[in-house]
Amino acid sequence: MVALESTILSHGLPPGRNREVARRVEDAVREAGAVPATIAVLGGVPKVGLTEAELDYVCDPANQLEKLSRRDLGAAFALGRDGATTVAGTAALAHAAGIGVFATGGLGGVHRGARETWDVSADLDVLAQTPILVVCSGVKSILDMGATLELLETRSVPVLGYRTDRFPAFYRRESEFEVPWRVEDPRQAAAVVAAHRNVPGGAGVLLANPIPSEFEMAADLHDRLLAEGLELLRTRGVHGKEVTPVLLEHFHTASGGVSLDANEALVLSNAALAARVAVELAGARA
Ligand code: PSU
Ligand code: MN
Repeated sequence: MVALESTILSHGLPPGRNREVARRVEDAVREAGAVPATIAVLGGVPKVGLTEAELDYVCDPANQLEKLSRRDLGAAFALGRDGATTVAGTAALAHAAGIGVFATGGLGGVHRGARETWDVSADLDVLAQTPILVVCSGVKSILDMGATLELLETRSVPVLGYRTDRFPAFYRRESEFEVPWRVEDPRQAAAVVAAHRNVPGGAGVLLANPIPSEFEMAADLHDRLLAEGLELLRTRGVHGKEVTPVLLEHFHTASGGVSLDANEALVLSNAALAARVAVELAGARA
């Protein structure tokens, strides 16, 4: 099985497009031989695997889903709320349901300016504590990538580059940062995950898969959107969990759809890769 998050649907992609991506990403998992489970909280009930109608509901902005990190889950259950789960929230629920592989687009991380704001995504802590493989395309350059990688090292989360020596930067295939380990195929990735389970205290693993080349964003467009987005945060005084959605929306509207196509392409690629690793892991257990 492959877990999929729902925050990317409710807070990361525009209405309409989010529903298409929800369907395509599940199809990508099925085509690679695994079973998709998109995760959310509906009416206070954790849902691991959504029906078509539930996916419609999550993707409809009229329903105003909360953004649920792991810390929000208890409150959402008790108060009977609807919410989309972040990487942190999804990883916690997936693990509780016995799912060991999870695909997403970008991981949360250390925000720029975190020295003053302390804005560090709970995704990093949860990954350090939860035995699950997260397949993503690195982190967005809206974050402090160097600090994010340092924190992953401190929290003992192994980072594997998929056929790359460089940590990917979401819209761009490479950043200036190296990955500590490189794997060449799903079998090697699965072998690392299986071995890491035997390391005392070993928990999550990050597999960083660069965006498919044909969808990589041009460097100048990328740098312009980033500078504008950061300025927007400053002038509007955006804080906390609104930061990522506001920046994502700016990228999508100001790029004329280029960032949307890129986002979809990398999520589909990550879902397919996660499914292939999940199949390898299932074979290894049998
Ligand atoms: N990065 C992206 N797209 C996303 C997110 C992050 O490129 O949709 C979402 C994910 O759900 C991630 C969350 O877990 O934002 C992190 O939010 P925060 O920084 O508030 O922890
Ligand atoms: Mn935050």
